[in-house]
Amino acid sequence: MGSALPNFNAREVLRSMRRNIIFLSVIIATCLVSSALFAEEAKKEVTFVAEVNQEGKQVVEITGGEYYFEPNHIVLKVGVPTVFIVKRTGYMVPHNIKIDQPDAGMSFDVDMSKSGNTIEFTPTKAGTYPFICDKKLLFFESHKEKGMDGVIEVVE
Ligand SMILES: [Cu+2]
Repeated sequence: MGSALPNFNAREVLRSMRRNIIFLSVIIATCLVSSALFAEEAKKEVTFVAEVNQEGKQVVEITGGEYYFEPNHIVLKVGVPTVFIVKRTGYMVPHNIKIDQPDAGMSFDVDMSKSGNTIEFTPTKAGTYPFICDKKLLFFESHKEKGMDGVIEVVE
């Protein structure tokens, strides 16, 4: 009698663990499928060709959110002072915009805010350069992998 009770409990625990594992598997599978669908949707290319304004600057407004940049293909003229105004949509998720091309005059990592942050630089070399949001939550895919990336195309 002393051993019957623990055995019974162990079986019950195993059974409920099995139920929990199945439940968790269903939730994880649902998350994976829906995040794959979102990533698929985010992959539209939106091109913006910057024009030089009266002050001799090219100004680009960039919006970022879950999980995209718009525009995500930005065409700039080499040697022209550039202003990016970067704004975030959504509520909770933090985003940044990062480019690491010091040889081309573009090297920054700026948090995106609701009100918009300003980045000023001058592209110095023609070419195509990637920019990304490098945020990542725990074991989930990075924002870049989910679609938060784009290219700056610097032309002569
Ligand atoms: Cu992000």
